[in-house]
Amino acid sequence: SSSPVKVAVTGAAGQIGYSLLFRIASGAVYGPDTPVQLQLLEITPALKALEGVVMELDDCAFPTLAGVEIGDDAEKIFDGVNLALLVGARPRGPGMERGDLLEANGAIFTAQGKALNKVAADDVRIGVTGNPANTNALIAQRNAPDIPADRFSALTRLDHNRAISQLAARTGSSVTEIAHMTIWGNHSATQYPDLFHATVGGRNAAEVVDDQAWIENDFVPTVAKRGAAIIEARGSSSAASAASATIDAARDWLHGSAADDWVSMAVQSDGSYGIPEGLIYSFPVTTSGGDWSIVQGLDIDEFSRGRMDATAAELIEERDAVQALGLI
Ligand code: NAX
Repeated sequence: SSSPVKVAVTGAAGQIGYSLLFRIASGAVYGPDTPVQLQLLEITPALKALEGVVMELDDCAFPTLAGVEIGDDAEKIFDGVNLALLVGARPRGPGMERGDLLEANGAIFTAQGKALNKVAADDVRIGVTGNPANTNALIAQRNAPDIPADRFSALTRLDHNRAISQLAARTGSSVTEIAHMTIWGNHSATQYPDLFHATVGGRNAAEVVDDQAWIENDFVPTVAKRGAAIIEARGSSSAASAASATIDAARDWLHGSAADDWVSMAVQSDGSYGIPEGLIYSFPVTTSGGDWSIVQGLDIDEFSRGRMDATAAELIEERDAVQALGLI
């Protein structure tokens, strides 16, 4: 076996962390033959709880877990990491305005971007799950000028998986029959899950569904508001599914998307599909060997165009807000 890969997880004592760490430690990202060293970052008051989680990791006796280091100093925890999953973020508290939220998270993601820039391994890949994920990824990226910009992505894979699940249910098919799903834009209520390029058993999904009203009034809002529906039912936000999507995204980024399919990832726009350059926007991408590339040449109809531009407009607003705060 090889020497361990170093994987950092921030917010490791949180809800998502409680599911994510065990999946990574058991080989879900790198497979059964690659030992993993976990580097776990938390804020000081959460370190005791994190020690408890580490006790449980020990108790699993995972053959692929080479070691665990915990701490509250990003420069120590990110030292030499090959993969950084930035999950920890500041949730919106009572009475907090959007500007306050961007500012609180800005402080976290500027510091973490700078620390990664200084100490991460040369091959580092950085996936941001903590919300507002796209803009947090933008902040970290802009604060890490020595790391190639395409090493940063934000998570829309949960939305992508939700869209697959909803389409499978509607069409009475299995998730394995669904391909070419796309989430465009922001991981927020303005995201646009696109059925016009998706396929069900090789047939165009919008044609199989054949119901524009269902697409507009049911499918799109159900996917976009699924997080709220889960909070309503469970009393807390999606955690195991978010962890699972974080794993899917990292695994496919590093080891490649399926030959006849693509995945959704929020990555730096190169101007494809008229999306302003530099925005961290979710696109259909194929991945190979740790690199992604945006799927080109899809026909965009007027309905899709409107939705894609609306979610881009929201990301432009967020970018301008963090720029005004001096965070990027
Ligand atoms: P929790 O509040 O359970 O855990 C977050 C953890 O982050 C806490 O333990 C906290 O101490 C830690 N933390 C805060 N600031 C930190 C810092 N500066 N450095 C290191 N750790 C820090 O939240 P959880 O349910 O785990 O969700 C984590 C984030 O994922 C939230 O921002 C949430 O909104 C976001 N989500 C993103 C999703 C996506 O698809 N992109 C879906 C699920 C989830 O809502």
